[in-house]
Amino acid sequence: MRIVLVDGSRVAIRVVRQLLEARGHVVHAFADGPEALTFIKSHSSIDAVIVSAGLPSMTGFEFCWETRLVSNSRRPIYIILMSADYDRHKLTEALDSGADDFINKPPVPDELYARLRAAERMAAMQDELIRLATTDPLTGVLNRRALFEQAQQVCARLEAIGALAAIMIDVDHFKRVNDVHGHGAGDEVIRGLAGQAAAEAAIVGRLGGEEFVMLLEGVALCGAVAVAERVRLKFAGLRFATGGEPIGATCSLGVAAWRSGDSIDTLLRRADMALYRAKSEGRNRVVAEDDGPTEAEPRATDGRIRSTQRDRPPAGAGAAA
Ligand code: GH3
Ligand code: MG
Ligand code: MG
Repeated sequence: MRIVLVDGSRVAIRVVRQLLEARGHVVHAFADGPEALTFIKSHSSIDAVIVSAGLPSMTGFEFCWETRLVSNSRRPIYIILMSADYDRHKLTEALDSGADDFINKPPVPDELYARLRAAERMAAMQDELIRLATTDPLTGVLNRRALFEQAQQVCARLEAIGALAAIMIDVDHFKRVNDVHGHGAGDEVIRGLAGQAAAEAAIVGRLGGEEFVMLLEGVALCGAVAVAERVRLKFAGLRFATGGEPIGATCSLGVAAWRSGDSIDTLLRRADMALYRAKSEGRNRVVAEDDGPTEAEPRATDGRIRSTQRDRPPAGAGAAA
């Protein structure tokens, strides 16, 4: 585990660090709370904190509370308070201050290791719960809720990223696949499309049914159109097992790029409108919204990429949550 160790005593830091490193833990040691808190806030990989009850500029209890505020359901941090003064009241106060556990100072090695093993079990369970709560079980990509959560985070760092594009994808005539070849074959098609999308983008979510969203950070409209076209071609080349002959399927894709003043809802709505256009123009194609503020409208490459018009009626299938 990656552990932040906070203690005003250099001797205590040396002793506990040795114990932890002997078991393969990575230790980041600090002599006081504020600098340790700053480090924890900017390092999301921290799994646990071991803090002494008495620190130079704050109490260990205050530190526990501050760390608890940083820790959340998506970013669990196991907090252990360490005190030479091990009594029932201290234990109660530690737990009420947000600590997960309490340990004697100096720690007894076997006890420290056993408590860290418990922390590891808890962390593994929490990771699994997070995975289950954010993943679409059929395809392994983000579920709708997690997609929108991630999208909000992307928006928050948009200034640093500079560009963002969204691709909305829908399988063509998918009802026929289900009707003719059965739901199992339909599921294979959905999985196949998710796999192609996930190979091209870090943020891919299943909106529902056979509809997916890809978010491409740092990518402008032209780049996103090229990605969408690759997904379209690769997906069209896949074959899916059925009871009889293997089948193929196609998809339509709508592409939009972030504009100043956008929200994730308006961006996805424009991608959805472009998708709507791809469907109405005959399916199995990529359609980009009309030119964004930063680059020219993409030109048709193989006769399948078109630009949308701004006065098009809104798409029926709601893009945004
Ligand atoms: P279009 O080309 O206009 O998109 O036509 P379509 O037939 O694909 O129409 P639509 O997108 O509305 O079809 C969605 C279908 O997806 C309807 C629903 O029965 C099916 N579906 C939704 N979820 C699942 C799923 O998890 N598995 C399977 N096999 N089918 C699903
Ligand atoms: Mg469809
Ligand atoms: Mg659909």
